[in-house]
Amino acid sequence: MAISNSDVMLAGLTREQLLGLHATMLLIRRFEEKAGEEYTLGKIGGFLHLYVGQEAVATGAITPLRPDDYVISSYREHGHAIVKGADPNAVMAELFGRATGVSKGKGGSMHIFDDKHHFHGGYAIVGAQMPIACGYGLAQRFAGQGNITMTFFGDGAVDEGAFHEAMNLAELWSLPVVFICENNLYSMGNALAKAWSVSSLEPRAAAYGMAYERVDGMDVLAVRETAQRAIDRARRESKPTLIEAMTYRFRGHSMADPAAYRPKDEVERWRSTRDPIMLFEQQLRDLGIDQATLSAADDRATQAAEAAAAFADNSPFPDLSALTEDVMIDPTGAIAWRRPRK
Ligand SMILES: Cc1ncc(C[n+]2csc(CCOP(=O)(O)OP(=O)(O)O)c2C)c(N)n1
Ligand SMILES: [Mg+2]
Repeated sequence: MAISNSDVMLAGLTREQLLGLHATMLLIRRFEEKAGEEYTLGKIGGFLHLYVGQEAVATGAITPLRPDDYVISSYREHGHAIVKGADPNAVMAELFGRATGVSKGKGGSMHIFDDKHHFHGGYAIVGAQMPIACGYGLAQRFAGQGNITMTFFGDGAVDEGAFHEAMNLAELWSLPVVFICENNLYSMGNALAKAWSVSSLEPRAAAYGMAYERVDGMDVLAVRETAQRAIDRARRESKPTLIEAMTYRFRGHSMADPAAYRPKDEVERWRSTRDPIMLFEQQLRDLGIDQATLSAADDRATQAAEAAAAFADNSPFPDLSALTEDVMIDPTGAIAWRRPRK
């Protein structure tokens, strides 16, 4: 259906599109809160890194992508997977370690993978996803289908050699990759000011001659516009971009972290004045969208999160026979180094 100018309400988006962004951020928020609850109840094992507070980044950056574009992320990736199209039921089931999970219950929170929606992980090794994104970008450049790769990582990943190798190769080889650093000011308990000798990523992008933009990661529309420019650059010119989205996680690093290293008033200030959902709802109210519409969207998100947890809880654990399925083996014995030494 053609969109006329009169349909557009804000930032080139229709009412329906704006409400879609709102619903997506709410779904991530309620999903993550529910996952946190289930973790405390002992339903989820291993690590669990929640995305609460950062929802505007995944929502703003991934919604303008095409279905055939790829997204690769870190271990704080449930939100990215859901925005890219993964079924929240199957993501929750993965957290519960159930056979109906996106990774058949064998990956868990840090290894969400959904090939159908081109969401390719879920990496627990800090920075690992960036050189991999370059590999995808190289393949895409050669294949010439016009699809691109977007990769998300934290401020802590920037200090890994992998970041520098990836930045250099992406620019050198003109790869259609959008790098998005979610700068939430902490890597585990380490404050940014104690880790970086510079206060932004701009000089690091400049070191590799790469286009750079900094954006308010709590402003979903700003993220969307910034991401759109980078996506266009990747698709039309096969050029990478480094985006630094300034954001904040409202919870600890993982469920195991009481986050005692952050001043309470700092956390409170971000929560009460910079919550991305709260800020966007204010923008929507200013456009004349009523509170009842916003509250109904919140109720739907809560119901979806509860339904996902119920689906996960009612799903079976993987069968023991699944243990050796999808595992890389060497049936021919051709790879000599895999053989045990005599
Ligand atoms: C190569 C490597 N080193 C260390 C770790 C342990 N580790 C896990 S998360 C993390 C902090 C990363 O912080 P950041 O990149 O800012 O992401 P955030 O958790 O803030 O989203 C560290 C050091 C790891 N998983 N991999
Ligand atoms: Mg961080």
